[in-house]
Amino acid sequence: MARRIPEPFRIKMVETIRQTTAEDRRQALQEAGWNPFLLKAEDVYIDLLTDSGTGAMSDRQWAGLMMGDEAYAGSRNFHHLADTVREVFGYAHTIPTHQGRGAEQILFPELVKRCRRQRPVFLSNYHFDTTKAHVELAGARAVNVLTPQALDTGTAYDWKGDFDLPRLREIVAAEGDNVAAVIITITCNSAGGQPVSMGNIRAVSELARAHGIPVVIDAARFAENAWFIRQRDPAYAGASIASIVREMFDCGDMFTMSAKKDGLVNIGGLCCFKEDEALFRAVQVNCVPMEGFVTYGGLAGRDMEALAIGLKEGLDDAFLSYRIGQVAYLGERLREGGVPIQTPTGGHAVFVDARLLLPHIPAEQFPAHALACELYLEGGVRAVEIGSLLLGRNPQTGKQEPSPFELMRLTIPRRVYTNDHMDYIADCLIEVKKHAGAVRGLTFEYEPPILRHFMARLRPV
Ligand code: PLI
Repeated sequence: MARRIPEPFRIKMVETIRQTTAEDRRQALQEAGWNPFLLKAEDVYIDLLTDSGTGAMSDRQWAGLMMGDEAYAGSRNFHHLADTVREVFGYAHTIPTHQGRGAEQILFPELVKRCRRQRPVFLSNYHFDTTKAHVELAGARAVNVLTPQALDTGTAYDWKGDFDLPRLREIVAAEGDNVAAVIITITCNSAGGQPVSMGNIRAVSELARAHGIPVVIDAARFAENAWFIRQRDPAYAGASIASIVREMFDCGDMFTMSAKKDGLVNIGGLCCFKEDEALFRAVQVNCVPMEGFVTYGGLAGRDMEALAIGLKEGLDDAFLSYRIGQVAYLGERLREGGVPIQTPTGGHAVFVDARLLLPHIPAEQFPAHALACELYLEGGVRAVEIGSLLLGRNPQTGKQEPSPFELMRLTIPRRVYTNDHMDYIADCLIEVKKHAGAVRGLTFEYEPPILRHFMARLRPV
C-alpha cells in the first residue's frame, strides 16, 4: 500500500462528536423514516452525507471573514472575488450566487431562450440532480452521455468521468440546432467523483464550438479534476495545478460553480463568463430578483472574502495530495476488506457498489439506500444513496427510471476527519459486509413527487 499522507495542517479548534448506542441509532432511524437525510446531525457520529459546505475553513479564511464589507452594492470583497476569478480561471465576468443551484437557475433559462425550437436539450457527461432539475424547470431535457467504462465499477479506468464521444457526436448530429448547451461536469460526481481527461474536455469543446453550442463547465470539483490530470496524464506530469485549471477553463465559455466543494467555503456559488457580455448582462438581470443584487448574489461580503481566499487555497499541491490521498486510503482499506467499490476511487468520495454487495435486493427496494441505513445502524456513519431512489421517476410516464448505478457514497468533507476516522468507517462497513445477506430492502411510506430522496419516508420490506 502507498505510504499514508498525513494531514498538511494542525488542528486549532475542535468540535466534539459523540458516539451513540445501537439502540439510540435504531430509534433515530425509525423516527427519520429510514432516511438518513431526516436524521438529526447530532445523532450522527461521522457524517459522510456530502462534501458540500461541510469542509473546515482555514485560519486565513476565518481572518478574511473579519474583513467583510457588507455594502449592499460594490463591496470590496466582490471585487476581490471577481479579480480572483479572472486570475484563476481567466473569465472576465463574475456573478456570485448563494450556491451552485443558484447559478443554474439564473443561467439555464437564458440558454434555453437562445434555442429557437421547443424543449431543447442539455448534454452532459452526467447532470447532477439539481442541474437536471433546473434544466427541466427551464423547459429543456437533460441527457447524460457518460463513457460506458464508468458503469463497470470493478474495472479500473483512469477517466471514468469522460463523455462518450461517439455517442455525443451522434446526438449533436441528430438534435441539430436544438442543443442548448454542453455541460462538462468536473469531476463527474455521479459516476464516483471521477475525472474528465484534458483530451476529452478539449474534444467536447471543439465539437460544441464547431456546432455553435455553448460550453458550460460545472466546476464544483475543478481542482480535484486538475490534480487527477496531472497525476494520470503523462503530458501534464510537471505542470502546475494552476496552469491545468487555466487550460481546462479555456475550453469552456462559462461556468457554474458550487463553491461549497473546491472553493473551500460553507456557502457560496459562482456564475462566470469568459467573454459573452450579452449573456452575462441577461443573467445579471435574472440574478437581481432571484439571488440578490449583482455584486452579492445571496452572499454576505464576508462569504465572498472567504471564497476568494478558498479558491486559491484549494489549488495547493500539499492540500490536494492529502485530500485525494485520504479518499484513496479509505478505498484501499475497503478493497482489502472485500467491499466492492468504484475503481479507482474518485476525488471526493468512495462509492460502494451496492448492486454487488447486496445482490438479493432489487433496484425498486433501493439497495444502496438500504446499505446506508445499515451502515448508520452499525456505527453512526451517515452515507448517501446515488442510485434509483435519487434518480426517481420519469416525469412523463411516472415510471421509475432505470438507474445505471446503485452506489452508496461515502463523501469525505475537506479538512474535517482524520485518517483514524477513515479506519473506523472502513471497520464498520467491513462488519456490515459480514451480515450483508440479512440486510433488507426498503419500500415507501411517503414518496414526494420530485427530488424524493431528500424527504421520502420508508420502511424495511
Ligand atoms: O449544492 P449546490 O447548489 O451548491 O450545487 C449543486 C451542484 C452542482 N453540480 C455538482 C456537480 C454538484 O455536485 C452539486 C452539488 N452537490 C452536492 C450537494 C453533493 O452532495 O454532491
